[in-house]
Amino acid sequence: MFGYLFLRLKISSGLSRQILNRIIIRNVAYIDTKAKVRGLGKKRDSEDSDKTPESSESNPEATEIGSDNAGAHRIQYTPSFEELSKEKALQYITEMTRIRKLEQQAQQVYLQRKIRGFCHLYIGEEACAVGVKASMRPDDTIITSYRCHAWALLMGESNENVLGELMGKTVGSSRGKGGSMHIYGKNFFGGNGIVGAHVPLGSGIGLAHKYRDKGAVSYTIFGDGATDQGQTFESYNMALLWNLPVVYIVENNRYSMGTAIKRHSANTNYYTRGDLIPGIKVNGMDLESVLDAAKFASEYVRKEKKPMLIQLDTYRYRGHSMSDPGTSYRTKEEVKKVMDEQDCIKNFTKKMIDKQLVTQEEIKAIDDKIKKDVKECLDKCEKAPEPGIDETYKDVYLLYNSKVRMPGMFMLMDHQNVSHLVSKGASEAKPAGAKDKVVAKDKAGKEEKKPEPAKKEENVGKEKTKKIK
Ligand SMILES: Cc1ncc(C[n+]2csc(CCOP(=O)(O)OP(=O)(O)O)c2C)c(N)n1
Ligand SMILES: [Mg+2]
Repeated sequence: MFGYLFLRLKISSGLSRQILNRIIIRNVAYIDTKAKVRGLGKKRDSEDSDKTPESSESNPEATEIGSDNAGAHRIQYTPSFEELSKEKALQYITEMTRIRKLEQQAQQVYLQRKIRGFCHLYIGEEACAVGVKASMRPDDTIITSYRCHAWALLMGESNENVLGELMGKTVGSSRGKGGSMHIYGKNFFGGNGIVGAHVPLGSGIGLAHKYRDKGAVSYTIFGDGATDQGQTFESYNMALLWNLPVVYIVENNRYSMGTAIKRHSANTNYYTRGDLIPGIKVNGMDLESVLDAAKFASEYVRKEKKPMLIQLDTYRYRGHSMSDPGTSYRTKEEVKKVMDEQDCIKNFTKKMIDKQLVTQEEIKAIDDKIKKDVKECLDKCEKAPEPGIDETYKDVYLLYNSKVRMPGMFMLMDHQNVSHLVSKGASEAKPAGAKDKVVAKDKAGKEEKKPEPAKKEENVGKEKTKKIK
């Protein structure tokens, strides 16, 4: 830094370019020697090259997912794959296919610019969500990152709730006001945009479950990118200290945006990083492995009343989000290899057909039905209105005298709750800008008392001061 400033000064004082170049070379050599002395820039044994995230090179480790690489930390774990019933096999195929086809539709709609802003697709990772959900009981909860569409669908949100939310329509889970990353539902705490920030929330939900003492578990799901954050380690620590019923699930899809795991994690054995918390690692592209691991963790947490960690090794086929082609930091061949060899839907379906548990005709019927459902869903979402601008200040829970203060303006708006309209479908939703006749309701569904007319900001301030006095 000082060397650089020195050089700038010399440039302005007219030092010749030749001398300058010499100094630059000497400075670079000096920095390099220092780095070597400190061990900086030294490759770890396992690191295959000093790639930059921008370089498009294959990451051999990324395609090793299918190899038998299960692991256990501070616990004995031998998978005991249960024989699946025909009914369950068909259910799982249906769930995975529904997630994939709806997201493929979302991708198309996005390219038509009917979805704006962020959109992180889960395509390729479906076995993780479906396998984990199978281990859940009705009171259990889920909190996850922005890659949330699959989880929302499995937690009971309809196709329109999800696609409508992405399209910013009132049929969406958050009436189109949240978008792709902010979908919520019963026992589903989102959809969270800040990497790692929801991990402590997941522990907090676990604390609530402990208080309520109904045996419910908080499933807290996050990407490999969130595992290196301080708040994740703090969450682990508190969960173990307070014996919280939390299953922490790392969806290790090998990249945090464009950064391969070996470039951001000194230890990529995420299942071992809860220290005294037991952990297991399984192939997240294999539905049966996920089913077994999730069942095992769910039983452990309920029985021992302690947290547990699961690492699911998986892969996303699309870019980090729709604005990332997904091939600038990994090769097309790498993606293709995983799609050809590891695909969770293709492999599970083939296995079930080979076992003669399901038939080709049943699979085709599922496919056709889902295609039809997704098409109908798209029609409904296209026809549904956007929320009016008047809805901007509704369902905002920062209250002062039943008023919501508009940021930066000397004006208070009436607080209203319109969230009860969610899921009612397009017919009940109003077109953009239409005058809102929605009656505010409290949590019990009773009409809220009509709020006082808005007071001027300066009076509100004085009133507040008086009260404090
Ligand atoms: C605190 C914070 N830092 C950076 C970002 C930008 N960002 C968004 S997603 C992402 C990568 C996270 O990767 P990972 O946790 O592995 O999840 P994945 O996208 O692979 O599912 C980053 C760095 C953010 N949203 N929040
Ligand atoms: Mg990741």
